Amino acid sequence: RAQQGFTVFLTGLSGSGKSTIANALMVKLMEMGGRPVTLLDGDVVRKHLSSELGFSKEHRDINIRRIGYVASEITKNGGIAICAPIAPYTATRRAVREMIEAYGAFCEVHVATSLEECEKRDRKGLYKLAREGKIKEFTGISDPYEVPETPELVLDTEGVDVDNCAHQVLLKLEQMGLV
Ligand code: GGZ
Repeated sequence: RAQQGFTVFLTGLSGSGKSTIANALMVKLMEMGGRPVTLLDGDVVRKHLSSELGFSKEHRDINIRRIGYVASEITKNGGIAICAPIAPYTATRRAVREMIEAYGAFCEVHVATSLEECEKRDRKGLYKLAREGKIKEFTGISDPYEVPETPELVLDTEGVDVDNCAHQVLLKLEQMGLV
């Protein structure tokens, strides 16, 4: 029997490590072979699929639903989709889950790096700009992030390397019977 498709949906603050973990996970899944793996990273999606959108609740919701739709098509065709947007709203994440579970499995991973840690790292200098009011509606500073209540996995990234985080996701996918 052909294995079902699935989507891994990483959600968390800007700078939490979603992209890095998503990339490491993609490499591991590709090495296992079998199914095509598609990465739908936050900033890449914003460039190619959502370039007209900003960061209001309405626009974030449209962005996440687009990602969800593409992931659901991939999942329907038996592939693996890895999504890595902030996705700050519980209701929107739930809508995406429902879209995908119609065709395959959904694994929601909360990349739970604290705001304090993300702001301390501030790799792109965005938190500083947000604190200065130069970026409006910035998640965690001047815009909400609703913490996932029942994700399949919570990754506590502090003091844990990327490879270990990606490995934890892989173990969860094994437990779920997906790989
Ligand atoms: C949050 C913002 C904002 C605001 C620009 N709020 O660390 P990054 O830079 O590369 O990732 C963030 C990215 C967030 O886009 P998403 O599509 O993942 O967001 S959502 O799921 O809410 O639609 C950040 C940058 O865009 N960025 N302005 N105001 N992040």
